[in-house]
Amino acid sequence: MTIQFYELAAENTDIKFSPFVWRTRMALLHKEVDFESVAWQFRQRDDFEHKTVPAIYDDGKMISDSWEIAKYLDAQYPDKPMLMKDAEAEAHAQLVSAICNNLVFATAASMAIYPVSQIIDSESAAYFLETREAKFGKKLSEINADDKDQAKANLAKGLAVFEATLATSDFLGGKSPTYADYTLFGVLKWIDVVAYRPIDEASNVGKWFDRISAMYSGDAAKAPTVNNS
Ligand SMILES: N[C@@H](CCC(=O)N[C@@H](CS)C(=O)NCC(=O)O)C(=O)O
Repeated sequence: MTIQFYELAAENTDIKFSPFVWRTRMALLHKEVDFESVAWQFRQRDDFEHKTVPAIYDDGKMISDSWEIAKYLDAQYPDKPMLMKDAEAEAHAQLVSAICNNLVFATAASMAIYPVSQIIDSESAAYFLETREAKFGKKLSEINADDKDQAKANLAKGLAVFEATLATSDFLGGKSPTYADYTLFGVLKWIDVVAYRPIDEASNVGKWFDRISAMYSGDAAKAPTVNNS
């Protein structure tokens, strides 16, 4: 059965940009399961039982939350490549996720949140501005990192721990990617889709980003962005 995969979309519904949804897209590709993308916009939220994306519909059930989806996919499809093969792999992915939340997300948001408000449809943008400005207590234009080089330098500082890890390993998960890799990848792909490439191509993280982007027939590398759609 084909899994229905709900992905956050811009006004141009070919552009899929959410950091959490990118984690799930990579997870679905890794699991080699059949899935079909359903574009979802913020304005559809009231009619959507689960309120947030990513969400998947599989085998008569709707599952939301990127972490829950990853665990569900491994449990439901154990014969397909595992995202987290055991409790240690789960703990490792949680660690990467916590590092992202603490050291990467705030800078990423300063690069991506305002651009998101510029590419979504007007009804979604009204909702997005109201909820995000209430959350940050500021106008999104005030959060925006106007100095791109400074923002990239700040991001690189947050990525230092991954830069060091990837000096001796092709992937955060080792010889091949695990869900830990997709956790960080989703955050960087968010900026890449809505704004600009956020990392130096020659860095270890930059090479790792390209390595993952090229996987699965270059699915992520070929994804439309604001710069190439
Ligand atoms: N913890 C959730 C977070 C998902 C999330 O916040 N998704 C955002 C898009 S990036 C969303 O759907 N927001 C709906 C809203 O703000 O109403 C996950 O990992 O899936």
